[in-house]
Amino acid sequence: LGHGRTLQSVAAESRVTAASLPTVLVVAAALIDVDGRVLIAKRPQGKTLAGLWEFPGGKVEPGERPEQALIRELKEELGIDVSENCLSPFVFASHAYDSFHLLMPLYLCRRWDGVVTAREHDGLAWVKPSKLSDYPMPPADEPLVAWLRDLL
Ligand code: 523
Repeated sequence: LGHGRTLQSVAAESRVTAASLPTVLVVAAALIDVDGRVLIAKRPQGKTLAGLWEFPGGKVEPGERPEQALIRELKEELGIDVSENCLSPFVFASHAYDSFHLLMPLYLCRRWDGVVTAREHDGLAWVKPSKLSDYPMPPADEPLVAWLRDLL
């Protein structure tokens, strides 16, 4: 700490750095089947966080409502139709990645039409809540597991 930098000024600088990250709104779903298992999906090679198991979802595009964005993503990624009144917001993740801050509500979804199919992921798994922690996840998703375990 030379050059007149105090502990306080270093702390202030790091707060400025953290605050200047853009916040990106991503929506995600916990699909829950009749046996109480939860769907997670493996991020494909070539994307950020490849190989990690995520709650499926994606970015909210400009002009979209979050629920619309999630319905669109679930159709694109999993081939299923979800109606908006079946989506209930549950908890949200808030995580600072290197270049942006991710804010991600997780919606519970117990009803959908169609067969869940991996259209964009490298794999799908239906997992008992107690076993979710066996799967490596993006850091934003990890804290959501404990919430789901408590709920289900
Ligand atoms: N996450 C995340 N967890 C999670 C999702 C759906 C997304 O941490 N359950 C992160 C991963 C990406 C960002 O949110 O950094 C946007 O997600 P997505 O799936 O739209 O990412 P990409 O890889 O399609 O978009 P780019 O990062 O822009 O390439």
